[in-house]
Amino acid sequence: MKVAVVGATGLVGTKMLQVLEERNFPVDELIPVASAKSVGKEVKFKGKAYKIVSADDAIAAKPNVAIFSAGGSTSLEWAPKFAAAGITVIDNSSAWRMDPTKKLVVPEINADALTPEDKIIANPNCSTIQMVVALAPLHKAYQIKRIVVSTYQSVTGTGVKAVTQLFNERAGEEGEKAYAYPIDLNVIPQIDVFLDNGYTKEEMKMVNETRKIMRDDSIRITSTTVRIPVVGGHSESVNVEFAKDYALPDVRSLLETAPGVVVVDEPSKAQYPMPLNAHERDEVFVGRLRRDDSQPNTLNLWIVSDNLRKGAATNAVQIAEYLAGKGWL
Ligand code: 11C
Repeated sequence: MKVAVVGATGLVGTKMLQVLEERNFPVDELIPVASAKSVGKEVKFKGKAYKIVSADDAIAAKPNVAIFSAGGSTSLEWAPKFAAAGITVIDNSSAWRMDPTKKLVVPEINADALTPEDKIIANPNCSTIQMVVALAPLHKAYQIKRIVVSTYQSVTGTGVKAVTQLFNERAGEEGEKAYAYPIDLNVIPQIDVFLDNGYTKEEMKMVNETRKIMRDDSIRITSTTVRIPVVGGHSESVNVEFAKDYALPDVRSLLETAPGVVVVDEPSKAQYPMPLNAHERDEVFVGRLRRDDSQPNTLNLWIVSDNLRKGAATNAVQIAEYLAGKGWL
């Protein structure tokens, strides 16, 4: 198969190449695409060097699928051009996620929504993906009424400039800044821009995308998203109220058998999910399972995942795998 990766030099694009290789996606020819300043440079894939090309040249090469991670404006401009040429686009930006004509897909949950006619498919936001992978099986069993989530997000979610800022600060060096404030030895309760309702865009992504993926607009969700000086993955403290009561052992076994979920929850041995352990793993790690005694039918849990993998590259490649398995690419 011919596979284009648009935004091949960014943090997520680089991870896409790594994940495509690791999962042995049947790539016969890679078409890496990046901005004009990178065209002509090379990326390595399966031990072979591939020249970066422009988006126009990529369309002319007629890939079976193009995985985009180049930002919303690039996706808005180019995804329709790829799609018009018959190329299936899996887009990691927020550009198409809430478009009612586009599917927003986490394969473990709603791959069944896809059809051969879907030519632009949206990959959700990282903090949303890891939460819904853990909560969807619980929603099925007990019907979620309300979610209260606070996040602790890795600087890798911002991009390479933020990783550089963190390590420069740690080394006491000057350099470019991705954030308006120091991130080392700090916590920044703002991810993305503020909206008129006082929430950030990241917070509202968690609200709106979760409802769309779970196909249930009745779920009430409130979110606080926070940047912390960590690189391995995003963590989330989640309080979830169900319509039905649950037994904790049943919740545990539902999560233990849920696709893509690993339960790490042995308080007596101080075992719980941490980004240090989730880093470079594809699963969503869940722990600190406990009843919220302050109100009925309510559960607390802690969810950690590598935001560049399941939160971005792995989820996109899983969508491509699903489409390839159906013979739709
Ligand atoms: C962050 N979640 O951690 C963001 C990055 O809509 O795909 C991904 C933004 C998105 O900053």
